[in-house]
Amino acid sequence: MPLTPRGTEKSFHLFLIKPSHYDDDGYVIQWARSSIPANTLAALNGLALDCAARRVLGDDVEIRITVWDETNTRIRTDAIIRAISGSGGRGLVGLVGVQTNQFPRAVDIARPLRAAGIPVCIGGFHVSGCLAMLPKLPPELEEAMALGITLFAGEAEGRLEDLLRAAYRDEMRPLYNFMSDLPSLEGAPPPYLPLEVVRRTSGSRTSFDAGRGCPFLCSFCTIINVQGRKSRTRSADDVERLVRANLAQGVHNFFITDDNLARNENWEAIFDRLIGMREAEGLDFRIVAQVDTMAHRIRGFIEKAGRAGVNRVFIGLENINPDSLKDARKGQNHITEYRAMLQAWHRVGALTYAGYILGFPGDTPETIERDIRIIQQELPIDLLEFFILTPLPGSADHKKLHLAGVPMEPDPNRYDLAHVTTRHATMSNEDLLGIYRRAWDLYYSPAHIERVLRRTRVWGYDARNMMMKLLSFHAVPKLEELHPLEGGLFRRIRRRERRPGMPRESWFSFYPRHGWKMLSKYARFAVMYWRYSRILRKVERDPAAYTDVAMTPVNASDLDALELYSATQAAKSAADKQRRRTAVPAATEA
Ligand code: B12
Ligand code: SF4
Repeated sequence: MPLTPRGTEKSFHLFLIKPSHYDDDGYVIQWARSSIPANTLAALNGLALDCAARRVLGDDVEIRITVWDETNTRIRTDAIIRAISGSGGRGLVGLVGVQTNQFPRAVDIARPLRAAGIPVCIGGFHVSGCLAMLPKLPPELEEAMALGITLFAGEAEGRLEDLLRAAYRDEMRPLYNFMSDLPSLEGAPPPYLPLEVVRRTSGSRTSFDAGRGCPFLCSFCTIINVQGRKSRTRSADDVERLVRANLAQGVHNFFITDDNLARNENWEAIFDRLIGMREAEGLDFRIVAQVDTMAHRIRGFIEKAGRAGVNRVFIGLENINPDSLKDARKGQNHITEYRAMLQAWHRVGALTYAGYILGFPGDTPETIERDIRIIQQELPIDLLEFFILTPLPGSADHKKLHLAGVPMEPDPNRYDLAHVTTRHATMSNEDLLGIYRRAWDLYYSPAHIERVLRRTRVWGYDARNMMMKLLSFHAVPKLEELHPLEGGLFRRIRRRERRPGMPRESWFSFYPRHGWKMLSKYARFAVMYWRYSRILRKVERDPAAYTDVAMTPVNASDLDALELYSATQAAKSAADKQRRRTAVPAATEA
């Protein structure tokens, strides 16, 4: 290989930035420590490291990579302009994993860069989802292209090096569209984040996608239209390599971001490899995974997940009303399976986080209140998180409304699943937003915190740790008016970083206003902490054995006894179907 003499090497600066989005006050959502790492950043960084190692721009060009996640790092466009201009304009800013709600912020980051002639490329679910589903580009994509921003639809595996070469030669096209050609992940450079980036998240957790694609058809889902319905997976060898690389830098916690790990066709080989590493070599690591509600029906899946180190699962429960599930084409969710599934996860020591969607056509504030009460009493869920049903660009729901000309929220920044973006069949926007905000208080009520902590002790988890998790899921929406998945430690707000179009506050109004807001938030947090701690102490002091309906093993008589199966006509029909399936006459079982 020819060697470049010292001093003649050129530099190409690649900045990979995951933008955040604006809160309702127009300030960027940013923390001293964010809660969850950005896997898209890890994926792009892994690909970029491979391009740099292979010197894809020539032997005399060093690719210098900088990785920033705006949810925990201030984006200094002036520093980027200096770095790239300083190396003769050779560089690229990649705004990565840009979701719909992050698109306006991504364009605002790009604006000064484009004005300075810096090449910028935006990729991620908003661009890919729009190109996959809409007949023509929406106005915000047109506007971005008019600014000279390159849009990238599809996945970067096998394509990044060509993009870097085009940027190096200043020949980037306005649009790259690979939507009809999803790459294989087999042997692709795996996601990787350096320790200094991982440390900026509160749990020192890193992430990787073991596969992409999901076979189901949920109408609110963007994933199937962007990443496809066929399972594309990483090999067990690649997963082992990336886990070892992280253990070597002292990172032991992983988030496997597959939307549905249970439908990753290679799950067993991957779990077997991880089990080998844990059991034969004694390596210590823990995994958070996302799974569907039928995972317990896959032979060996939950048992092997537990042995592979999965100690937390996110489950797309979505709703307990079969009519709502049917409306959303989520026919794979059977409410009669929920209890068995949740209990199976607890048996292997995994905490259960469930996502619950509010705003299905049949929902009213009263039915939502009732359903939360049923969940608290009858389903062994630890943490419940609420989302407002949202027609996300890229979903079948969005396409349907768009083609029918139904009005939808025009500001992409509000598509964060915590705002109302289209009219509900019966609830006003205020009613839906009101019950969404109240839902957090209803679920995280003192009585239910006590119940979950009592269950926690029986299941053998650390009760204080659970208390802190419950508290954080409750405090972020209550005090910050943000979704817990967008939370973090110590909010940072900068006066000069307000959304364009909103007035810049004067020094005299900004600092007293925000200082007071911060103080009042910390004071309210201290009160919440005190209340939660008091409940924890009460539970810890009580030596009595504990059990409740949710913890009681599944029995055929549940179909008659539980409100879960009688709250709606559709729930009753689901119970009838289950009775017929198991052919056990309910009367003789009771
Ligand atoms: C992990 C995850 C998170 C994590 C981390 C975010 C992240 N991006 O890693 C957390 C928990 C923080 C999160 C939060 C949210 N998320 Co999220 N998340 C995901 C999930 C499950 C996986 C992301 C991932 O790793 N994908 C794999 C990567 C490699 O794919 P990718 O992002 O598409 O990137 C590829 C291409 O797009 C392309 N590409 C991307 N960027 C760039 C840039 C350049 C320059 C180039 C060349 C190429 C390129 O190349 C990449 C590699 O092939 C996705 C669903 C999914 N399957 O992707 C939802 C998803 C991205 N999230 C979504 C949403 C809505 C949210 C929240 C708003 C929800 C909420 N209220 O909590 C918040 C927003 C907060 C935030 N700060 O991100 C939506 C976005 C849909 C949309 N149209 O906007 C998705 C698609 C899920 C869904 N419900 O449909 N999320
Ligand atoms: S199960 Fe999850 S990933 Fe699969 S289609 Fe439904 S919402 Fe999308």
